[in-house]
Amino acid sequence: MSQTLFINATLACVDTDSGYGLREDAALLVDGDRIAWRGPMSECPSAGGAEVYDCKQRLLTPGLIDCHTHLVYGGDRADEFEQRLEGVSYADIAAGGGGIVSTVNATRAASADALFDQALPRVQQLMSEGVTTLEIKSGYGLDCANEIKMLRVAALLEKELGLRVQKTFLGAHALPPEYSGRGDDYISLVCDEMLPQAHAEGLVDAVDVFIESIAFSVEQGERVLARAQQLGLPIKAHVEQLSDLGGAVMAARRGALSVDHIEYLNSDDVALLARNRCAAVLLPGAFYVLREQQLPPLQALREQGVAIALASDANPGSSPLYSLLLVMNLACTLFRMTPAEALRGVTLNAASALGLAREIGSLEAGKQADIVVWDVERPALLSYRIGINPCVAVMQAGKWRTSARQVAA
Ligand code: DI6
Ligand code: FE
Repeated sequence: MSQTLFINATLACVDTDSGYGLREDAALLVDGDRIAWRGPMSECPSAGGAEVYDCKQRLLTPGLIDCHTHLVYGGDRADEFEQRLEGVSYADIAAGGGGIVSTVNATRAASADALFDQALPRVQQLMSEGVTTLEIKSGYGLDCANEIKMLRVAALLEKELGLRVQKTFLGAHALPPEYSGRGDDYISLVCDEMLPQAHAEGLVDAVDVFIESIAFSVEQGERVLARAQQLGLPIKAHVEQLSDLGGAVMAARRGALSVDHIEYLNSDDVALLARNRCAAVLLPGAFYVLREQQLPPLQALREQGVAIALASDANPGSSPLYSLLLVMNLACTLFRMTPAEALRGVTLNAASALGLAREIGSLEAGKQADIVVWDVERPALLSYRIGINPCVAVMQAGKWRTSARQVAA
């Protein structure tokens, strides 16, 4: 089995309770697809048959994890961007039959091949910045065939591009037009047909719902999550994005992996997330694009020790954003998160939000060897600069993705 020995590295291990878990003058050994050893250069094992990669004090981090995206979809919504700039709100556009439903129409009309071709550059862009794990939601099909089509495209992206893709069923994302006024009937379709069929095809790693005035009620969302749990699937939820309906409390009580958005979550409810080990996924791209004013309850999340993850929410409406480095910068500037919190948000805490924290998200012996080499000396630079991509090499499960040896030379 092949081995790689990284020498003269600065490691942001993200293995401590807070901060970067920084180790300077360090070495790291990869054996097969695993991290086998990590420690100071003074204790570095001999290379033996391992390929030696001299980092020249460059920074290594865990592979980045985008734990919340909707990046398989048809068409675009640039027209709505223009409308919003003229003062029409996101909720008004949705109420007028645009918004998510307009992407549903474009996604239904597109073939799986066309959806794949459109998603490809979005995924490649994320990968160019060190993303090794990506979550992709369905939710623009809203019927059996089209939800399954979306999830198959997500599975194909994983196969063709070699990164890890977690597929999340989001059949309860919006009410399709043919069910107008019959929300409960649509939820029955989701529970009785769409979800079981997608699951039977092996296409569902987790189940999500959108609980909001423009989407589904807490009761409707809970029906879907309960059905998911009957099937043995992990759950998560879009909640408290535009108003506080109580969806986060419901989802956390049921043991959700994460609650996502949560700008309108009451600070008093945050303790419940902590008790239930439910991660908070913050999505500064949607906050920025929608010019949201209500900040998520960051201080309460910190005080209660909730795992705070960050993600792109990549989607054609509220977050046409395909850069985790920019997400980190936005989180610092808009939410006043620290650069260390931002890095943790796209590594270890994002792994928690996907239920994968034992497998990925930190540079620790035993974890999968997903490693990014950055041409920076200090990790704060990743959050600080805007529009520069210092990613020089990516290792995924112990294998180089780019021709790293050239870069190192
Ligand atoms: N919240 C979001 O931010 C995305 N979905 C959701 O439930 C937006 C999806 C879209 O506008 O197309
Ligand atoms: Fe979302």
